Amino acid sequence: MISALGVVLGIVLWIAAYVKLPNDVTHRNLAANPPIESSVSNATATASAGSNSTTGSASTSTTAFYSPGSAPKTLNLNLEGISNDSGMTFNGYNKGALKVTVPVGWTVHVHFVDKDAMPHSVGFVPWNERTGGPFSAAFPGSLMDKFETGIQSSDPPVEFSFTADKAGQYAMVCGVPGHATAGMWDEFDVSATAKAPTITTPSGTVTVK
Ligand SMILES: [Cu+2]
Repeated sequence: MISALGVVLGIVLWIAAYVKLPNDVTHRNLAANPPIESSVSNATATASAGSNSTTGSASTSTTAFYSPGSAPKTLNLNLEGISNDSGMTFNGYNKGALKVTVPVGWTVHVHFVDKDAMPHSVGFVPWNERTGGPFSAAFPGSLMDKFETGIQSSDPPVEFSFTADKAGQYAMVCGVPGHATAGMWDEFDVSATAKAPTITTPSGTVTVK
């Protein structure tokens, strides 16, 4: 009887450990899966939804790559360099099709992966640099390591954080020579009036909360 109880307890602990995935694992899958609040339940359902899920939630495609940070006034951005029919993109968006807006003073934590056959990077630069270098950091620490060479799909994700301390219009660009010029840039705005971050894509604008 006691040993049977032990087996049951073992199974329960094993399931609990499986469901409670480490944070970096859930981050790594965010680009392909819904955001954290729904990815927990998704994990138990073997995470088959993907970004083309037709669950009827308007948030599926537009929220897959961001989430509120655990600390106050923090936004997590899970960006990936990937090519599609429109060329080189961040998460499928290029040439300004994606606009991320954060209130001034917020911290952005970026998790960047390469999902392409060529190297990519990301950095946050002045708006007038969006279509070509030389690039400069718009905020202290807003260019990732290996910004100019990029990382490959075989490389581990790059994490970095910066505080958007000046209101204005900025851009997120790939620093690999030629990529921003070819369209691998999107918009990053810092608002003096916004109360929460927003993500704008051709699908619409979603407030992050
Ligand atoms: Cu690139």
